[in-house]
Amino acid sequence: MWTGLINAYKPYLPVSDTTPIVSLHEGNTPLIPIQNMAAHWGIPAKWYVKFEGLNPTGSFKDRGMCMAVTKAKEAGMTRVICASTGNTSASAAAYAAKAGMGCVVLIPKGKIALGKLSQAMMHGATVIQIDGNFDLALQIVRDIAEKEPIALVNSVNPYRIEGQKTGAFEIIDQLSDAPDYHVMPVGNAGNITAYWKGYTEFYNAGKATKRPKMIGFQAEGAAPIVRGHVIPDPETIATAIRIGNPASWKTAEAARDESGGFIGMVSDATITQFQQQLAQKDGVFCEPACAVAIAGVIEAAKRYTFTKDDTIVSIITGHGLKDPDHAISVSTTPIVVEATYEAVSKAIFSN
Ligand code: AN7
Repeated sequence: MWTGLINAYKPYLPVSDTTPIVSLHEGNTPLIPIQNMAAHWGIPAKWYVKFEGLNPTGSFKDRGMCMAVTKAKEAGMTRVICASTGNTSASAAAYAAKAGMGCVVLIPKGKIALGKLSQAMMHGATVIQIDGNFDLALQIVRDIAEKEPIALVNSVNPYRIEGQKTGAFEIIDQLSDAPDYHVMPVGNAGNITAYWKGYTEFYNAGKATKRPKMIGFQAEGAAPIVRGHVIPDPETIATAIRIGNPASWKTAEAARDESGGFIGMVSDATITQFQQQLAQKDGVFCEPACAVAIAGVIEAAKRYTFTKDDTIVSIITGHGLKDPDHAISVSTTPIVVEATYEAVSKAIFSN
């Protein structure tokens, strides 16, 4: 039985036999081939998505959160705090509940997806909305955690990175080697930092013969790393990555440069287009932020020549159910007819 990523990768994580592991059996997510998208776009490589939306709270954040909450509990803390564009708050709330700890989350008012907000509320977190963006919320919780006995569980907490690096371990275990190209969304830039650390550790341990090119993507209206400066008022429909001043900026650039990859950006219209295409061609429903990891492959094809021997992995960081409002707003309205055989039959066959 799979009992979570801490048990699975213990020798590579900062835990001992007495560490009180807090787990919802996260990790072990599937690597799903998206051959229909590959055929549609003429990508000859083996193209997979790692569906991190299948973690217990529906996003990759559970990988880092199980470690961060475990270590906070081990240190004797009774409460955790985070700033969040949504997924971190959902995950923190769930793991704090499991650990019997309190949880406080700071979120940008009106700018987090409905599913994520419902999770933080249902798990019993204290939800505080601020009239400001994620970057400001993060500054406030960092200041509070410095002065008060409450554990900060944003990705500036190094245990978050330790947990999240296991995504790279799993990909190497699943493919029996590292992929050639790794494509993912970049917001606060903790996850790209974590994946590069994971690939490097398994490469150094002899479990992979290579490391992938790290390709990160941001939304055009929230692309500080691409533009080379802080974005004071980031804006994108991909609220998960509506971040203008990433905390792990430097380590994201290091991952990019050491791997020979790049960080690019796509428009909100492109994000929606690829979110719909992935759902409609390969059956994977992702939240808007992750669609940049699909669109990013098409952008990357302009720089690199993919061959049939190449392997590409796109990280689908969160489930589409997180943001039902966006999905409904960009879809065709359901047809309304009378509750009769004739009316339903006409609606199906007479168009
Ligand atoms: C689905 O929840 O920052 O580059 O507070 O939810 O490691 O920040 C979420 C980020 C990508 C970006 N995809 O990851 C938060 C938060 C999804 C996300 C990212 C986020 P990082």
